[in-house]
Amino acid sequence: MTIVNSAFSVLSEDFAADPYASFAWLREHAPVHYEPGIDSYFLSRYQEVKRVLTDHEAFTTETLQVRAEPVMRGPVLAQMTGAEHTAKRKIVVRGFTGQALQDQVRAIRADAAELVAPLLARGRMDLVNDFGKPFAVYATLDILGLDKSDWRQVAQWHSGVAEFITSIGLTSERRRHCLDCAEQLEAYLVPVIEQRRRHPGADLISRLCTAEYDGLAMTDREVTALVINVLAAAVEPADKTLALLFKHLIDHPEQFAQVRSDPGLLPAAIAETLRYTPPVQLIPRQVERETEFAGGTVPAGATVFCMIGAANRDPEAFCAPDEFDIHRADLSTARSFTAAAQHLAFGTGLHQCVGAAFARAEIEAVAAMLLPLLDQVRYSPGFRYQETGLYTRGPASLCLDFTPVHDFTPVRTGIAG
Ligand code: 2IO
Repeated sequence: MTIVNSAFSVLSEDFAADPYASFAWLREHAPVHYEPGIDSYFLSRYQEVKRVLTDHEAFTTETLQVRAEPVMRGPVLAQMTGAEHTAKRKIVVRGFTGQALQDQVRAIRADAAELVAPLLARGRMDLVNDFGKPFAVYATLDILGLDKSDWRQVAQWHSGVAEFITSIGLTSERRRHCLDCAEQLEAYLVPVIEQRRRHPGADLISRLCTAEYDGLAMTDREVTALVINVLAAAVEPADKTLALLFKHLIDHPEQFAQVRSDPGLLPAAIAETLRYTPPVQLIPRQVERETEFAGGTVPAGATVFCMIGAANRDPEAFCAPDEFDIHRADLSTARSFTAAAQHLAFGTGLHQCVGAAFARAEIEAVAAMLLPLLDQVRYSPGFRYQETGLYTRGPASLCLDFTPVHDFTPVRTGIAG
């Protein structure tokens, strides 16, 4: 039995405007929702999403060969299996922990300081478009050791790549555009990779070039794919998470005041933001053989989308799930950025986000810097809040007014190339 509900569609305008309004109904009445237009199933219950993400034999990542590989120009971590996955994941994890992570945080602080400086005197900024988007790209270029003066170009290529991965049905023109972006990005990266092989530095591209997999250095194609993988995964959710954190704090003034007086609460606020409004809303998997779920049967070979936003609001998993509460007893901050996380914003299982600790450090560093600078922060008059995206989702803009700080001197750095 498969539930086909003709009145409801994840492709409808209503759902796009506010998916959260439909999650309770979906979990209750259509926990295995079939979407005929794209021949895919949508799972909304916490337990079933968790089952799909942790049973790697029954639910594979094969679907990424069509959804990611064409724009990644090679295989990404998320689609790999077995020994190859373990080895390459370890190489990437090493690039995001220990001394490497500390150096990255220092660079991120400098990036944030540089980008915020010209915005401060105005007493008004769009946290998404004036700050968050350039910041997300700057920070990623720093990790990769790429030239930040190329940021606008890289941001454009990134949008094409991200549009491809996160699309639910692309026209052939958009598909062509996305592939063009990916090809240009690859052409930009190949000479950099060649140069890093000859003169490796401390950046992630150099690490990928010098690391050995199976006793051999990775090929240009393997390195390129991992670089585009890191680029997409680090840029796409960053501005969204930052803007959502500020939105929730502005909407909950009491909790905002607590975080202001004790920035040690920031990691809890970030963890709760990720539970409440995960920037990555969907994770696809392919069903190996016909599978029974509580809400129906899914045939062999089918694509299932795990609905992370719906799972994170499941009352079976979290008490009063529709409330934003940085003090909630059922979400441990210490666990939230590790394999033991209760929320599913980083996925779970073998493919759980490799950048989780980096994401925490990044958002914490930038939020800690912004908080004291944005005194009396509030929505700008007439601002209308709107979120966009079904796969990755975040505020289209977040126009804020604040009391300008005049004695801020930006930190200057000479990081590039
Ligand atoms: C790049 C949605 C950018 C990842 C992806 C094909 C694999 C994987 C994710 C996240 C964020 C992306 N999937 N990061 O959901 O690397």
